[in-house]
Parts: sequence; structure tokens; C-alpha cells
Amino acid sequence: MRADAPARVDSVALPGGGALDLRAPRVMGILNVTPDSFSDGGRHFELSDALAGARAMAAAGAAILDVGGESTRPGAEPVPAAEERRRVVPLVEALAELDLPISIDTRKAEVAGAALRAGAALVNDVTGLADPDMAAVTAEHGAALCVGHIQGEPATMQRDPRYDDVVSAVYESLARACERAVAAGVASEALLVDPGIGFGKRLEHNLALLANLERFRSLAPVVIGVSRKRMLSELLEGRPVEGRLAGGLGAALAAVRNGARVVRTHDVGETVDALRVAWAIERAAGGAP
Ligand code: YH5
Repeated sequence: MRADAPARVDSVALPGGGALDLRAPRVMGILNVTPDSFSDGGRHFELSDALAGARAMAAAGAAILDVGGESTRPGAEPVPAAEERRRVVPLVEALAELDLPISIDTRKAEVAGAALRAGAALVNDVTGLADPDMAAVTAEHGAALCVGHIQGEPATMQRDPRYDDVVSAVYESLARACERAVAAGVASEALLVDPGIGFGKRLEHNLALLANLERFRSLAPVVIGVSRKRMLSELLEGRPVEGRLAGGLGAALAAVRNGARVVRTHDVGETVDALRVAWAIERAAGGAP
């Protein structure tokens, strides 16, 4: 292997001996069970609505479904663990019917543990192990772990984010998180990394990270989440959320070209199609394995 070649094989180990094949890019579908995602705008969230959404994402080609019960959007306030568990656990249990790996998007080890007991295969922690118990809980279940990067807390992270060298700072933070995960017993083959687009970053920081994803591949397969995020509106004259699909696809294609292997998105079918076409061209150009 060349010294600068990715150290990682293109798969992620899952509990039970399975693996997520990342020789081609895969799509992670977003399944939010937060009040702002509830169909009636409020309290009476229907499990069946979420299941219908999940079935549609599976049919559209999602390789993973990412269940989240706490909004980590800029300015969002924290949710108590008991409430977050109440939102996510019944859905994770119900998703067992789908035969797809389920990811739990949480920053709390307690919620991760409950979701893993309910059948989740992967912990998606945008804080990169801020909860000191997160790695041990993941290891206990033999689950996979995506460590993300955040500067600050969701409630305040966009106030004035600053970096000397954002790519190096995020790389070092993710490298330390990977080391901590392995020290706690998570298999290195079960790790993914995510530079955390929008998590305490301005547009210039997000663009620098997306342009330099290749660097992160030496740590673990790279996940990117840019779907509908503010970064897109900053590049598209303030475009509202419902008009950001094409921009998100553009970012996803660029990210995959630069080394990402998992794209986290609300728009699964469109992203699967776009990636299939772009990947076929990459392969024909000899640019990808
Ligand atoms: C991520 O990047 N993001 S939650 C603000 C928006 C739209 C969407 C409209 N979990 C990531 O999706 N997990 C979240 O403005 C994540 N990577 C990984 N691995 C935030 C989100 C969003 C925020």
C-alpha cells in the first residue's frame, strides 16, 4: 500500500458479523422523530407515519436509516434523555421488519444503549463522544460508531465559529475520537467519521472540509450530511428549505468525488439515482475502485 493510500478497507463491520459494503457510495436516510417533524405539527406523532417514511426510503435504495429524536439544528434546545428514548425506541423496534441496518442519531449514551437494545446497529454521534459513556455502550453491543465533529453546543454553535485551520482541527478531533472509541473496545473496522457540516462552522469552513475529505479517509470511511442545510441557502441566495434539493445533490456528488462513502439525506431516491450515475462515470474514468 502506498503511504498516502487510504488505510481502510471499504466496509464497516456491523453487529452479528454483517458488514456495510462501501465499495460504492451508500445513502443514509434521515428519519426524524422530533416535534418539528411531526405530521400534525405537534404532539400526536404516529409511529405508522414514520414507518411509512422508512419503507419508502428502503424501497428508494437507502442502505441505512438514521433515527433521531433530538433536533441538533442551530439554536435547538436539548431534550431530556427519557423523552428522547420515548420517541426513538418504539420506532427502532418497529424498523426490525425492514432488514436494513438502523442508526441512532444521538449524543446521549443512555439513548444509544436503549436504541441498541431495541435493534439498532450503528451509533451516529455528531458530538464525537462528548458523553464519556458513549464508546463503552457502543462497544458493549458490538455496534458500529460514526463519530462527528462539532464546535460548541447546538444551541450556540453558530454564534461565532472560528478556526485557525479548520481541516487540521477537525481531523485531529476525529482522530482523537477514533482512538478513544478503540480504547473503549469499539472495533476499528466498525468506525466511520463525519466532519460535521454546519456544526459550529461558517460557509468557508464547510467548503474547506468538503474540498478536503480525502484527508479523513485514513481514519475511517467518511459520512457527509449536507441535506437541506443552511450552507446550501448561503450558496443559493437564501433559498428556503424546500428549494434546496438540487443544491444538496450537487454537494453530495462533490463530496463523494472527494472521498465520502456515506451520504446522509432526507431525499433518498434522488440521492441514490444521482450517486449511481456519478459513480458509474467515476469508475469509467478509473478514478474509483
Ligand atoms: C450530519 O451532518 N446532521 S442533524 C439543519 C438543517 C437541515 C438538516 C434546515 N445529524 C448530521 O440534519 N449526523 C445531523 O437546516 C447528522 N452527519 C451525521 N452523521 C442536523 C440536520 C439538519 C440541520
